[in-house]
Order: sequence, then structure tokens, then C-alpha cells
Amino acid sequence: MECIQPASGLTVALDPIMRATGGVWVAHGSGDADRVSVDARDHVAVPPEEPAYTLRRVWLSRETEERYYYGLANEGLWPLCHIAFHRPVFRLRDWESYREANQAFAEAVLEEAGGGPAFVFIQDYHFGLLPRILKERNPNLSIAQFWHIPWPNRETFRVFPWKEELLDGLLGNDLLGFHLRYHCANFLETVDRGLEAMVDTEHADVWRGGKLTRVRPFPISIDFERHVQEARGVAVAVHTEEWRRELGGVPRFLGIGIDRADYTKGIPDRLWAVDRLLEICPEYRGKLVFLQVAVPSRTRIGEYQRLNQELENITREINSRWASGTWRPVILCHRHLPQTELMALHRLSSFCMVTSLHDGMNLVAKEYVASRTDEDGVLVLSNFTGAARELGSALLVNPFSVDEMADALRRALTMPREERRRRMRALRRVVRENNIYSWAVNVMRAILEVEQPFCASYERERDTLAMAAGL
Ligand code: ADQ
Repeated sequence: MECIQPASGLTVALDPIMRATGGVWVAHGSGDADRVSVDARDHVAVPPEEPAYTLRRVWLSRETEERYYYGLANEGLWPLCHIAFHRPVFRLRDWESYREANQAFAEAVLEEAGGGPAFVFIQDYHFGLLPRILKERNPNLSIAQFWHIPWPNRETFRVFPWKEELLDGLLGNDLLGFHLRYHCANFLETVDRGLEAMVDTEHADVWRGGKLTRVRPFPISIDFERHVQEARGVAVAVHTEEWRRELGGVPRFLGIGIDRADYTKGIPDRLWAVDRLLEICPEYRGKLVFLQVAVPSRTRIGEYQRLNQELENITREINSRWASGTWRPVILCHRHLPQTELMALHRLSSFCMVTSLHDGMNLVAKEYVASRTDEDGVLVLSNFTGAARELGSALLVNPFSVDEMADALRRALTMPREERRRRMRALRRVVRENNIYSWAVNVMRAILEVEQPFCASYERERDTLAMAAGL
């Protein structure tokens, strides 16, 4: 039996918080050993070697998972919210499964809370209906939700067939968080035009049926200090040597891209930008290698299978155009790598490309910066990531323009050491200061501000949370 941390920004961000609070994480049991690892209450303590919190498993049928998770959430809401020129797909049966799955999670949460007051922190766009169900069944719960992806403008959202039900579901929250103020503003406007509710734009509050929902921005981040410590550790040094060997010695210039293989991440255009660079700057031929790590994701969805095929085709085309001797300009790697191995790649590279067409935040950008304890390396970052709002010292690019990205690569490769250091220092300062703990503290502070009628067990819960957050 193996315990694997998936390649997902959400889990990377939340694991340290769960460790600090020692709470219960209610999650779908999708692994093939999940059923044998739980106790009679569907609980399993994690991490196995040093348990710090509890996973409460929720079981979904294969069909519900297919329709609610792959269908409604990932073929409907994901493209709808990212506006990445992929038409969302809406099927009534998917929506029904989404309802069903939200209900199943509600039962588990209500059981864990045992009728008393508790703090419930819901993650992401898979649970738009959950807050309302919880609030109706147990008004003593303090409920917060974080929406990890963008919220589109109201015009875009209008095409969602069950918009009123979804918006009403989300307004069951006491607190609703997005990465950016811009996403909050989009949400408020969507509610204002789409639902009977009073929207106080100035304070970013919504009143519906006498109930208040606060809508706030919380730009998510990473565990900077832990990342830095690991980046300096032995495992990273070992992986660095392994990669040196695998690459046949480090090329004169190594560029990297690290993503879940997702059409919102802008990987094809990024590869074409490398191609364009080789075309306009012949001096990099034979010297530059671009390593794209694209871990397969959501492969049950046709769009994602097509993307993997497209990446193979583009890589083959670019390589056949430029290869000479043993040199190939593009290496495509589909492996899921441990964080320490990703850190080794961060540290070996001259530049890292994060060129999402649209991204709520993007943690890869922050991880790259945290790994560069040597204050070197250049981050080429899409203007359309949430991270771009904080990481202004990166080379910001329009990911829809291959020429602009090629030009940014040329700048990155010719940037004097002093400028690289200056920029990287500024980037590191931002990520050090706004780390995952300050994100969590800000969320918790906001949820603690939600007023609840006095109740001794609520006060106890409140104190535990405040202590975990160091408030
Ligand atoms: P994601 O779309 O998953 O997250 P991102 O924030 O970039 O995107 O996080 C990806 C995570 O997976 C990173 O921690 C990265 O290191 C890891 N990863 C990528 N490739 C990997 C590989 N080959 N092997 C192992 N790990 C790999 C969603 C939103 C984002 C938002 C996060 C957090 O789409 O916008 O930043 O949630 O809120």
C-alpha cells in the first residue's frame, strides 16, 4: 500500500494547514486501497508514518464520480471559469450527480460535527451546493469555502444552466474566498444580476434571506520555509546528480515547465515559443534544452487525452526541425515527480516558464522562486495567473503571443547576473511574506469574525482554531 500526494495545488496548499489544526479532512476515497485502510468510521490517520490529522472517506459510485467530478466539475465548471476558449459541456445527468455527491459529503460533514458547532472549511468548485445544505441542517456550523479557480465575469457565467441553484448554494457560506479581488468582484456582480440578494459592493458582503456571506480575497501560497529547507537538503542534491546524468550533463541553457497536463496551462504555445526562439536566435541551437514535465491529469476526459497527444506531436515536430547529433531541444516527461525532484530541476534551470492561459493562482511559480536559494534563475510568468499580481518582478508575458514569449526567453537568457539576483530577491521576499500560513491565518481570522450565538462548545472550537492559527 502506498501513500501518494497528488500533483495538485490544492493538496499542496492544505496539507500543512491540516497538520497544524489536526482536524478532519472529509474526502472522496478514490484510491484503490482506501477501503482497506479505513476503520469502522471510515477514518484513516495521515501521514501514515507520523499521523497528524484524520481523513474521513466518502464513497461515491463510479458513475457518480464520473458525472459529478469528471462531468459537471471538470467539463462544465472548469472551462466555464477559466475562459480558455474551451466550450464547457453541461449535461443534466452530471448536474444531478453533482447534487448527489454534494449531499453525500454533507452527510459525512454533519456526522463529523455531531450536531454541535464546528468550523467547516470547504475546498473548491466541486462543492457549490454543500454550504447551503449544511447551513440548513445545522445553523451552528461556521462555514467557509475557498474557490481555487477564477470566477468569470457575469456575462460568461450566464451560460451556466443551473446558475441560481449554484449561487444560492454558495451563499450558504459565512465566508467565501477567492484568490483575487478581481474574482470577488466578478462573483458579486454575478450575484447582483442573477439572484435575489442584496450586494454591498463596498464591503464585499452579500445578504440573502437575512443571511450574510462575506466575499474576500485570499491569495494562496506555499510553505516557504519548509520548501527552502528541503531545497537545501540531501534528497535534492541526489536528484540533481541524477538529472545531470539523465540530461547527459547540464546543457548550457536549461529551461523548464512543470504542470499538470491541462489545456489551461498553455503548454503548446510555450513549446512553440521555444521553437520561435531557436528560429530567431540561432546562437541557442545546440545549447538550449527545454524540459517540459507534464503529468497526465483527468485522462478520462477526451480533451485531456487530445492534449497529451498534441504535446507529443509538437515535441516531435520541433525536435525533427532542430535536432542535430545527440541534441534535442525539447524533452517531454510525463512522470509524476516527488517535490524534491522538482526542486532539483528548479535549481538546475536557467529559466522556468509558467504560461497559463488563465490560472487562479499557480503554485509552480511560487515553488520555483522558493527553490532558488541561490537567488538566480528567471521566472517567465503569464499575466493571466493570479500569481502575476504578486510576482511583478518576473518577466510577465501574454501567453497567447508566441512572439512575445520568445522575446521574453531571449531576455531571460541574456539577463545579467545582477538583474537576475535583484529580481529573484524581490520575488522571494513576496513568497516568504505571503506564505501558506499567512493565507490560512487570514482565512481563519475572517471566519472567526463571523458572529455566532454564544455557546460554550463553540467557544472551545473557536479557541482551538485560534490557537492553531497562532491568533
Ligand atoms: P492546479 O491547477 O493543480 O491548482 P498549481 O497551482 O500550479 O495548479 O499546482 C500544481 C501543483 O502540482 C504544484 O504544487 C506542482 O508542484 C505540482 N506538480 C505539477 N507537476 C507535477 C509533477 N509532474 N509531479 C509532481 N507534482 C507536480 C489549482 C488552481 C491553481 C491554484 C491551486 C491552489 O488551478 O490556480 O494555484 O489550485 O489554489
